Amino acid sequence: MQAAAIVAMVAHAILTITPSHHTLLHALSTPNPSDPQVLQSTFHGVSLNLPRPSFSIAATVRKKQFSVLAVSKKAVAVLKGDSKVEGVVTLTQEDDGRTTVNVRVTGLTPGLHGFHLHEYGDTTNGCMSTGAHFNPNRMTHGAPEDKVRHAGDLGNIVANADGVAEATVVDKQIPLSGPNSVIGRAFVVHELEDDLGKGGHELSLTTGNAGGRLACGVVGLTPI
Ligand SMILES: [Cu+2]
Ligand SMILES: [Zn+2]
Repeated sequence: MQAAAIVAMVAHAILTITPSHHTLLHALSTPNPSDPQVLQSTFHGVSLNLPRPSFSIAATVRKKQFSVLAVSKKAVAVLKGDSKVEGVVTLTQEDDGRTTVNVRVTGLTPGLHGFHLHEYGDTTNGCMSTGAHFNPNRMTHGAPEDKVRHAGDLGNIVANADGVAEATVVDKQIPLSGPNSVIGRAFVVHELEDDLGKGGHELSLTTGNAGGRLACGVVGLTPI
């Protein structure tokens, strides 16, 4: 009995909705030969219902894209060269905050080694083709804590007696997005200590006189 009543109600509902729906469509689609606008607006009237759902989908997508931009970014560089020196550098950044750089390099001579972000992610001629230190603000070479420094100046890493250097650097001049993004540039670890621009050598204010390039690696995006 109940099921039959529901079926009857549904049938009634369909019957009551259908005619009005028809009436609406009929009214909209009734061509008026004397007024071509009516025919045109009829077509618009039916089509206008379609953009509504697609608009809400577009709005949802945009919202999601915005939230993706707001989360953390992560990148990695695998350092290799002509020597036995090799390493991995990972970079993480939350929103527009400072970038945290985790470095592990092996095969070094014990002691300090200059560690920089160079301008180009180009290793066609080994580490030499990575260019100069990344320097978007046209400064001279310095220490990471100096106001006057290249953005790529990350100072020195220190290798222990086993030739292993591990460091964590937090820096605000090497973002993973935006106009000064370091994605696609390269890290270089050097033969010698970086004098941080204060050594008085003719190369102090350009390279920190850090000597040869032992290993390098291009910075690329990696899953978070
Ligand atoms: Cu360098
Ligand atoms: Zn520099």
